[in-house]
Amino acid sequence: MTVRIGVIGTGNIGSDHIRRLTRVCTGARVTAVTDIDAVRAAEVAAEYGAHALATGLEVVRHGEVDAVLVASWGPTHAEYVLDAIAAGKPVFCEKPLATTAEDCLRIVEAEIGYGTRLVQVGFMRRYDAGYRALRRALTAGAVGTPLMAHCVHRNPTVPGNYTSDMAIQDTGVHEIDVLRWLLDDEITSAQVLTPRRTRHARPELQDPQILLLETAGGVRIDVEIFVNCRYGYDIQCQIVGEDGTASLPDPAQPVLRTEGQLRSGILQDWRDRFVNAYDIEIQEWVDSVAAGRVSGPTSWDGYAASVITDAGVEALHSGRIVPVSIKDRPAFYA
Ligand code: NAD
Ligand code: ISE
Repeated sequence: MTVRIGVIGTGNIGSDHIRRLTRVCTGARVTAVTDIDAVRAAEVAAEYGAHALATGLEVVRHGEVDAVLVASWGPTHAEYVLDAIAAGKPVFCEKPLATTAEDCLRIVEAEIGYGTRLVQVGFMRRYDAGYRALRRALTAGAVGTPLMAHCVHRNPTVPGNYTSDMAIQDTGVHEIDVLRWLLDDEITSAQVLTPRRTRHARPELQDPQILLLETAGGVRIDVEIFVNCRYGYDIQCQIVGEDGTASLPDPAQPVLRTEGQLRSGILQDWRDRFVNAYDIEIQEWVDSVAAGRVSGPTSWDGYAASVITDAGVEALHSGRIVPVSIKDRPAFYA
């Protein structure tokens, strides 16, 4: 079976997913696209032989669209995900699921009302080989009960419209999701420490930040978020357990011995660092849609991430430890 996919948003990641669906994945075909930049949508549609439609709702309702991929700007996600649920079509939504916890809950309620899972959220780190190996080690008890986690999320630079809040909402959200999944534990409080600001960032941008999280099970997590680190895209994660530590491996790079030096490259971009994770994420989504069993990160994960990032942003502005109040998880998402 070929799953016919409609894509809303043909910017950076939307066009990359269209390329992936067409040239990397099997069992999928992009049949319709839209973007508020109609010229861009028309170009992409022409390149991939898809219909260029005027609105996201038209994409969702189109007769040649079996499933929808949402890759437009965050504030537009909730509307399109709700449209897809109303149409009974599976929908892959790039993070964030929605920009408010209330909208995430509306999606959760609509999906539960529909009766089976339709929504997958684009937390791609769960598909990265290194994180998957780390989770297997933790689940097997290789380092005993987790006590602490030390994480680093460094970008070389960020665009001019990047704000201090985005360090948590856009960047740290990946650690928030992947740590919930790795530890199989819920985050209960957030605090943000604000070190001296780098001279490489705009003065109004608080960069770096240290996000401190605590879980229900008592694990203490520190996440360094440093988005103007200059030297590369660097993702690190170490879980400290009672019996040892488990660390995320760096991506394999050749090690050069030359001119009196030992050298190894550092990737520069999140697209390169997680390219395999995106490929696996989207292929598994296509396969799950074809099989009629949507899996992967749920609407509930999208909701939980939203509540935790809200607490993080409040902590950044208040300087206080902010409790995270996530509702009880419905049995639907057990
Ligand atoms: P982008 O600005 O490059 O692309 C977004 C596109 O959506 C633009 O072309 C814009 O014109 C279009 N758009 C906006 N509103 C629309 C609407 N109502 N209908 C149709 N099109 C609309 O942004 P991006 O970097 O591609 O990010 C898109 C989303 O993907 C964001 O939510 C972002 O957080 C997420 N993202 C996820 C990852 C990841 O690692 N999972 C990485 C990057 C971006
Ligand atoms: C971006 O939106 C991403 O999702 C990247 O994975 C992350 O590294 C970057 O900081 C975000 O801005």
